[in-house]
Amino acid sequence: IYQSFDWSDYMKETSSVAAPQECFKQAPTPPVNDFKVNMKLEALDPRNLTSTCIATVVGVLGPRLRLRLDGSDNKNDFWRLVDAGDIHTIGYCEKNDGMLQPPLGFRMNASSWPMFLLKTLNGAEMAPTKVFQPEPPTPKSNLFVVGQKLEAVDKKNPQLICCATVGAVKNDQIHVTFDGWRGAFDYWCKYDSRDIFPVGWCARAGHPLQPPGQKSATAPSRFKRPSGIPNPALPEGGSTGTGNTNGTSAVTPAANIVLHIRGSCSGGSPELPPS
Ligand code: MLY
Repeated sequence: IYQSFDWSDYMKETSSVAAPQECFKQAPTPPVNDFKVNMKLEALDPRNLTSTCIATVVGVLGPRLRLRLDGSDNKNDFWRLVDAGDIHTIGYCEKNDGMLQPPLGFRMNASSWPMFLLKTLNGAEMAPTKVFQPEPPTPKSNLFVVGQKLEAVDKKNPQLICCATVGAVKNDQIHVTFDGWRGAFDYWCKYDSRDIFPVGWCARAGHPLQPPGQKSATAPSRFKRPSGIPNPALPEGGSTGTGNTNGTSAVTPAANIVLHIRGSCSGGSPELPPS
């Protein structure tokens, strides 16, 4: 029987606690998102942080923006919070004596960049200063403790924010582990990463939260919404990219598979295909 995900019940069941707000470089009250699709702004090229490029808002989800660099393809979209420190109004780069650059993988000849820039900005809807929200302060040190719960962007599916646990802490980094996904999506990040959020942030932000995966071959996660029950966090008939309409994703987590291996069999070398 389907049960919507509740952090408080889940943390009781798992005898766990939430990482406190003070750990995060996130506003306690998620910022309002007044950006609109098609607005243009300046952003650093995520593939070449020395370049400031023109980006277009191609999607909005809670306080997050789905951005596409002008002159790039639709395969390199990235996400930013409306209070990200690396997005600015058009004109910011030039005001600071910088030059707008073509994105890595600019689809035209480099010599056509000046004309492309002129044309892409001509008559464009530029995001006004007021929609850019101030960046929250950085905590003074890494305050995370192993075992604490949080909400974290799945970097392989960056439209998703998921239930996660601090798996390890080392110097200024934490290991983010995704509950019920057996390590496949885990990563290290700095404690002040903008991709990690306190428990309850998605609910406060009006952003969908992916419930824990379910480490079973057959049993579907009791938190997964059966198809037919709409996700209220998504726009009407809304799709956010690679996810599906039930607010989960197409692939289920790694199964608990029982291997029956003869005592005489070595089983082969792990992680490598048979030679
Ligand atoms: N590979 C899946 C997505 C899995 C998402 C895992 N996250 C929630 C940790 C897919 O692309 O459908």
